[in-house]
Amino acid sequence: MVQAIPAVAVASHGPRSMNSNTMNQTDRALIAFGGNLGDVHKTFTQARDELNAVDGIEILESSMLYRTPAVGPAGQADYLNAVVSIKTSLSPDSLLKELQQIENRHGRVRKERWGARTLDLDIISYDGLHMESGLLTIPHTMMHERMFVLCPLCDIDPNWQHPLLKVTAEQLMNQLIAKGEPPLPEGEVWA
Ligand code: A4P
Ligand code: MG
Repeated sequence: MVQAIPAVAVASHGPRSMNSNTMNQTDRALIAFGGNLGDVHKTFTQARDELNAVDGIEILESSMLYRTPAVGPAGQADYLNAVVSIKTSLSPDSLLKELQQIENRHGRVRKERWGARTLDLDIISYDGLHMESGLLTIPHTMMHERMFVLCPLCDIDPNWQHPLLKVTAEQLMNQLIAKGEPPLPEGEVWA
């Protein structure tokens, strides 16, 4: 069974919590890439380079690239999905701003919830942090129910542990499979 995450007030108790503007020493974060409009493979590769070029961000590892059926409004093209791990000295808020600038440079238009997009960059996790603010929820709210996040995450770190659910990425993925969700077809190396 996939667990529901209890609603917890802003960066409160339990796992590591911090003010989202706090400047940090170097932390490890996981960023999910998604897109289904345009030449998404090319967009991903450019966006990864742009991310690596930001002061205070260094790309560590990249998952394979996965072609995934769209979750959300019907009639959308399949997505390409991937996850990268980064080392960063940026606060979560500053990291989000950088991600949104990269999304915007690649023609991201926000029309409908879960609608088609050229590029979506979500912060899946940031060190062991749990936070909820008006702008940011970390870990990303839906990540534990999304095969298109868990499968690429398992390429990088199957033992990554969800700070609230206390379950690893691999266990979360196996829970989805046990519920009947098909595993993703094999990914393509992201050079
Ligand atoms: N926000 C809050 N927490 C975060 C976070 N951890 N990382 C806020 C990034 N942003 C976060 O995001 C809306 C607002 O969420 C931001 O302004 C930020 O302050 P958005 O990127 O404009 O909108 P969105 O991506 O549509 O929202 P959301 O809820 O992140 O959507 P999802 O969950 O990413 O779903 N199907 C397939 N196969 N593959 C996909 O990648 N993606 C989606 C989008 C739907 N269906 C998909 C895929
Ligand atoms: Mg997003």
